[in-house]
Amino acid sequence: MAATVRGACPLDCPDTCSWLVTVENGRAVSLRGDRDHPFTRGALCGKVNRYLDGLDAPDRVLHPLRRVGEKGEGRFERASWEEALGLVATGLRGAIGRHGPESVLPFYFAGTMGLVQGTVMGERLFRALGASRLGLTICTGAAKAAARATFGGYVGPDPEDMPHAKLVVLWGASLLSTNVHQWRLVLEARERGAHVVTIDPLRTDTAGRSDEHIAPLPGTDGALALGLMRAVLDAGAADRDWLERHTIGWPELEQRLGEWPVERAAAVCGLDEREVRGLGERLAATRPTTIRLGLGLQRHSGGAAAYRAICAIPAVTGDWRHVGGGVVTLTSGQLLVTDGPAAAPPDLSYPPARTVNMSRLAEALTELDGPPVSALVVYDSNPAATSADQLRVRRGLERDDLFTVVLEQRLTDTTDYADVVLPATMQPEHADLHVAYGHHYVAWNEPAVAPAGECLPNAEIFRRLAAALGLDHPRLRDSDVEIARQILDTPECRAAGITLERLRERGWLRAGTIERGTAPYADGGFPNESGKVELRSKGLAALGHDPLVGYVPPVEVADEVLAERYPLVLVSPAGRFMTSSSFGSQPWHRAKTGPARVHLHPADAARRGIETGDEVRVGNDRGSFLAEAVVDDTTRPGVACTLKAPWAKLSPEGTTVNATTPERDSDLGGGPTYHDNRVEVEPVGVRRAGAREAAVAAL
Ligand SMILES: Nc1nc2c(c(=O)[nH]1)N[C@H]1C(S)=C(S)[C@@H](COP(=O)(O)OP(=O)(O)OC[C@H]3O[C@@H](n4cnc5c(=O)[nH]c(N)nc54)[C@H](O)[C@@H]3O)O[C@H]1N2
Ligand SMILES: Nc1nc2c(c(=O)[nH]1)N[C@H]1C(S)=C(S)[C@@H](COP(=O)(O)OP(=O)(O)OC[C@H]3O[C@@H](n4cnc5c(=O)[nH]c(N)nc54)[C@H](O)[C@@H]3O)O[C@H]1N2
Ligand SMILES: [Mo]
Repeated sequence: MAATVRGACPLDCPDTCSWLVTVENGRAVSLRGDRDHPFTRGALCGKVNRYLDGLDAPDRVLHPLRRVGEKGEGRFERASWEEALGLVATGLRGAIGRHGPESVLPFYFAGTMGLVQGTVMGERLFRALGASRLGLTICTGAAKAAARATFGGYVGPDPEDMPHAKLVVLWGASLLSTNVHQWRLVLEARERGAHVVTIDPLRTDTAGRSDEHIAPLPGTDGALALGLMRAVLDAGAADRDWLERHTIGWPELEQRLGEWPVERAAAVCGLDEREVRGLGERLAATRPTTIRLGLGLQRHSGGAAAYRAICAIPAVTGDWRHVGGGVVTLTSGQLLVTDGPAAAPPDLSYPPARTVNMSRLAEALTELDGPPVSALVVYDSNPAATSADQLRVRRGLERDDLFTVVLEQRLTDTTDYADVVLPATMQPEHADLHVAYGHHYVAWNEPAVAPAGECLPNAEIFRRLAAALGLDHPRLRDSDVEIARQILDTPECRAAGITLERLRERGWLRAGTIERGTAPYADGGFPNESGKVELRSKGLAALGHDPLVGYVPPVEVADEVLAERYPLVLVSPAGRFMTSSSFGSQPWHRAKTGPARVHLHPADAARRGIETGDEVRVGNDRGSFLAEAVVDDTTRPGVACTLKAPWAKLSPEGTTVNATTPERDSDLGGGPTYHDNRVEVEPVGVRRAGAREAAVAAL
């Protein structure tokens, strides 16, 4: 007998698809999107269509494991749950005994975006233990700080209102790879007459399919935003009435724009002045304009300033007045459902603890003192592949005096360094509650099949670990369903009828704090104290930053001395057939992605005697990796690109792009700066015949 079970995709992606799992004889045999879901409408992306491949893949972790080899070798023997939890409790107690509870560092991110398995139970356990807190900066550190300084949090039009726009600007967002369901709404806008512009140093598939592509030098978007605002001002199109009523600091910004004639902005961005003026005039003349602001441009040393400057544009054009107008990145913060209160329930007391910035993992493991990190508990993340400055991260993970536990579904680059690996369930095997960051719906994931082997859900592992550590607070024993109910038990959810029962029945529910088809910020009401767009921010002034919207140049991109040794800027964004490093070991996904490739502009390739198919070494003082060269028009001269997070152990020489990326904070918010990275590319003398045909960009 076949049954269909409602669930949701757990991956770190704006789209959070609702899906239906078909189960036959206790096995999940097929997966399809839920046609009724208003945003994702039944279409799963290519990589998630093959999600079930991973359930019984050969690298699935099925039992607890204890290390028998050297750290990094990945040699283990099987352990029982009782033994494994005993080892973990002893390891954590040992670290706490030597250096205190803050020497324990939980390290997690969005391997699953589920609120139960992803955040709530782990947060409860590690808070109760007094462990160091993790600064969750790796993805949106700069964006979050900039949005907070400008608006008080993330705001924006409902992404479903994009078809109202007459100008759509996709800025540092690679939609066809990373937010594919939004593309339908871009096309709808275009059918209704919208002009679509992509701003990206790379000619991604998204850029190639837009009406116009503007390719600034990486890290210079802040200057571009200032130049565009200046062009709007020059055209006499600044919405002075709206600016006066709903912003703080416009007179100062207007004055600053005096220093940013279009020619200057164009020169900083390495663009033709006509391109900048052309877009500026279009912005001046076209209402409404939706700017879909991606995350790519904030993985830069001046990323927060750039993000803030772009956020200022709709205030100058008056776009917030219109349905669909404004700027949107993440819908997080515009949903009625959040995990914050459940992750730190008022009755569970916990001591204050330091915060360790996850984007500085190499530093945390090799330099941090007072106390040092003596125990590391990794879950929902694969930092040996995805963190910057990979070789230093590894040196940290190799430390003999570091006790490392990894909760994982498969044997990753990170589990290779674990003292104990604990086997985790996959999405069809556990329950979870999901909020999206690219639309306004929440979803429920009902377990469809029994866990493989001895796998357990993260939350259950944490409950058992709490017991093994002698922590017996009731909030550390709540079941997955109880946690979900606690998250939904708010006046807002009750008023909106968002209950577990209704979610279970339907799979998803709308949970936006704003109404579709409205202009929610037409009269201000931004989520900060002033309710206004803060073009000048007191908060930033207090932190010693430039309070006014402006330009912060990139560090490595703008370093002319470094450029002599490392002439190419390497950008490493998301690839279509993986989610960061997730799927990186699955045969179908690997075949689609191909080997690591580096795209070079023909002029840069010719200078180095490189042709498509050549094996090349890409490196700098931090490290290097081998890749196959692709010479094409994806990049502009002086810029190279590769995809972000292949697995190191499946790569030649065991290193990836993150062996070259810097561990340096963005200007605000402690975000990473993966794309502010200079390298040199050299041929290593191997040429592959026929590689030219195979070199399809998966961007
Ligand atoms: N298929 C797939 N989907 C994913 C992911 C994945 O790995 N694969 N990852 C998920 C995650 S973790 C995230 S955070 C999101 C990210 O999704 P996006 O917001 O799309 O972010 P990125 O892919 O990091 O970068 C987007 C674009 O920014 C460009 N970019 C880089 N530097 C600059 C710059 O200085 N200026 C401008 N204007 N553009 C720049 C890059 O070339 C890239 O094309 O996607 C999620 N979805
Ligand atoms: N060069 C470069 N590097 C980058 C970026 C870039 O743009 N350029 N982008 C960065 C960004 S935006 C991000 S968000 C990070 C993401 O980097 P990571 O946080 O490392 O995310 P993933 O690579 O997706 O790895 C998630 C892991 O969680 C595991 N997992 C999934 N579900 C569960 C579960 O229920 N339980 C347990 N225990 N494990 C589970 C998966 O098997 C997988 O190994 O990468 C960053 N790295
Ligand atoms: Mo991310």
